Amino acid sequence: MSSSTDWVSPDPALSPEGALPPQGSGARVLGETQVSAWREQGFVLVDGVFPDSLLRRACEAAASSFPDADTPEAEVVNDFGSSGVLEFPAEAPAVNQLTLHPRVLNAVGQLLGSEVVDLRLTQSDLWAKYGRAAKPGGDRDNSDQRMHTDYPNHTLTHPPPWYEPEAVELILYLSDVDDCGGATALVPRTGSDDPAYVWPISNMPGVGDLEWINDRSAAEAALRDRAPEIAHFRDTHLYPREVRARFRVGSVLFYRHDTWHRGTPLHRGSRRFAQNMTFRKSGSEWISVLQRGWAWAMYRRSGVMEKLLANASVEQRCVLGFPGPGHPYWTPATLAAVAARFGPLGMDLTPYARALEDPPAG
Ligand SMILES: O=C(O)CCC(=O)C(=O)O
Ligand SMILES: [Fe+2]
Repeated sequence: MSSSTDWVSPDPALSPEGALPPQGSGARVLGETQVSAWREQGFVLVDGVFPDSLLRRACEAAASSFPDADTPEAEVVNDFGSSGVLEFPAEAPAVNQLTLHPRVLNAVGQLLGSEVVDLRLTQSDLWAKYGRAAKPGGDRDNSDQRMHTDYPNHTLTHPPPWYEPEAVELILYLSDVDDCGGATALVPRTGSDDPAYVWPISNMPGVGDLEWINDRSAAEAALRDRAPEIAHFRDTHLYPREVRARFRVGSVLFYRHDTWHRGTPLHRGSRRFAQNMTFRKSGSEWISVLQRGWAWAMYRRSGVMEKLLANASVEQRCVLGFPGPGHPYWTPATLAAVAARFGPLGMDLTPYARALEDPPAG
């Protein structure tokens, strides 16, 4: 059995050159072992998904967007997310390019067994986390988190049975754990009879009538008081089995809405950048978009979202919910209208027009 000092190290993704010939809509990014690790144990840590030059630009955007560690401004930041600063679609192009990078879309497609056109983005946010002595957030502080799964604030339902996953969550780390600490801790699922993963996944604060508490010691104290059997389950099956992600700049933790995990404290006075993203299957409408809808950004004077959509690939547009070629939305009239809106920005509607003229047989 693992102890809390066990680490998992990243494995390399298939290189662009080494990836096998296109399978379905795209090249493979993850090896079979990585796909099966995600499917069986609930997570996999992978390096080399994104190009280094893009990662560097994202690190620069983050460094210029968030307070330095050990400053009074950093002291007040104690919760998840960037509060809109580097949410998709961001004014910083690197954030958007990471979100819709063909290699990450292909990797997610592999994990879900879906075509990229059937994926939908529901979250993408580059944020900063800080290491500090105090816990300014009290029982909502996020530095030493209680063990949890993420589904309660992503889906209106409960994740389906284990082998029918409908979403992939990921954390792209833009810092090095050796510099900043703050490794994400995870409980690897060992099989269908793993007591930690008995269905439903409900032994945590924020589910049923259990109050949502983020901080580990506050959460476990409340559970010992209100639901001692749940506290016992967590002390027996979760915390003793956690392993920690030994991330570097560019490591990607692919995990799931039903994977037990938690954030652990950063080194005091340090800062960690990470970008969280979530993709769901197109049919799973009960998984919510966690940010403002993408079209809302089309109010901005920068025109960042309009330009992004106009110049995106057909697959990338589908991931944002834009109707794909052959979708019943498309008629000669809608084609002309969308061309009027985005044509001046460079949108090429040929694939949609072609599918209308020449619908696939069957
Ligand atoms: O910060 C981390 O490493 C994990 C954060 C997390 O799990 C969460 O906020 O839900
Ligand atoms: Fe989480």
